[in-house]
Amino acid sequence: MDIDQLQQTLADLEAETTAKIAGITAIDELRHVESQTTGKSGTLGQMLGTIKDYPADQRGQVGKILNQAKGKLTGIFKQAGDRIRQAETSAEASKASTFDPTLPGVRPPLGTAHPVTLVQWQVEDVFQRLGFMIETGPEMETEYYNFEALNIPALHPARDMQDTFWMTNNMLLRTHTSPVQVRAMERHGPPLRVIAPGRCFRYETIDASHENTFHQVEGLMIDKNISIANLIAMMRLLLREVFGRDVKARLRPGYFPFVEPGFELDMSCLICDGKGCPTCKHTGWIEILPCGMVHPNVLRYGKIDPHEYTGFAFGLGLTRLAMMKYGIGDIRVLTGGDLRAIVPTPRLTGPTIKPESAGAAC
Ligand code: FA5
Repeated sequence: MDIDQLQQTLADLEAETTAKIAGITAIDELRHVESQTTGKSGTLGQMLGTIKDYPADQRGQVGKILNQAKGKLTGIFKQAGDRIRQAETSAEASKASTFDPTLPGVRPPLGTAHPVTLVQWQVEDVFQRLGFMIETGPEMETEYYNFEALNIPALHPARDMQDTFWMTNNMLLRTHTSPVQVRAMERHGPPLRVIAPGRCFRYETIDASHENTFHQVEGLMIDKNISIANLIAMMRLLLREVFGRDVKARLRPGYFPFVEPGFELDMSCLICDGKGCPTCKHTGWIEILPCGMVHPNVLRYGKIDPHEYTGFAFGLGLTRLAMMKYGIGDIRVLTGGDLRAIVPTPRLTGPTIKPESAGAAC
């Protein structure tokens, strides 16, 4: 191309480039266009490579024209870069001016300990203050501790009341925390004050108040002259401490081969305020705290002389206690991994517990 054509081509390139970069708002995009224009293999870069093709007497002039064009284009790109960077800075500044550091942050939803754990801690606290120690026992138990040592020999019909899961090694998943009674007697001897919270398992039909896996707290107090009066006083105290007031409860005869006499302690259902609902099987009462005086045979299994010592025992239904305390009407909410159980919401909260609904405790 002759010199006139070259000058025209360069003027066109300058106009095209100016138009092309006018709408660019990102530095990366600008750099890309710049390399396509003034870069080594860009349009102008390639034109610089043609200087040697011109006659010797024109090369100086062509070189000068091309270098002038390169200078102009470089200036155009620099101006555009400055414009883009300035726009970015003022966008950030205006963002910063809308940020109010005094506003409280966004609070992520926080869980809590599981309701059963919370009530367990509370029960442990009450009994520790009364001088009870906390024991644990194995969840996989022997038939001996789960039944035999609790005065429930093989073929005793009471075994049918607590069907369970049997292991291939002839052990079973304990049906209650009562096996810890004899284990504790063997380990510590009398006098004895012990509670044993833990998981229990039953081969059970599941409904609003029954699960195949649930928690109990066993309680055992053995000393000289322990009577039913001590048992009732302790049960009253426990319920008052957990609920922060007297709750309506009733004591009725109950049969367990390991206590004599035996009682069922029911509390008025707090889900329906005693009116009747699926949780309490429409009776208005919920079985929560069976108890009784330790049977002499059980004391003997624990190597304690029943002529010298007496004692009481109870088996608190901890999962049901948590349901009553937190107004959770269905046990499956607590055991099914439902996150609403650990982030209390109004839907899970039962009827407000009115002080006037408090009646005579047991
Ligand atoms: C017993 O398990 C006796 N070991 C309790 C006991 C201990 C009596 C010491 C006397 C002396 P029972 O099967 O009733 O008893 O269970 C005790 C409590 O555990 C019940 O009142 C109930 O609150 C709870 N419970 C029993 N089965 C289930 C279940 N499937 N799901 C949830 N809670 C249950």
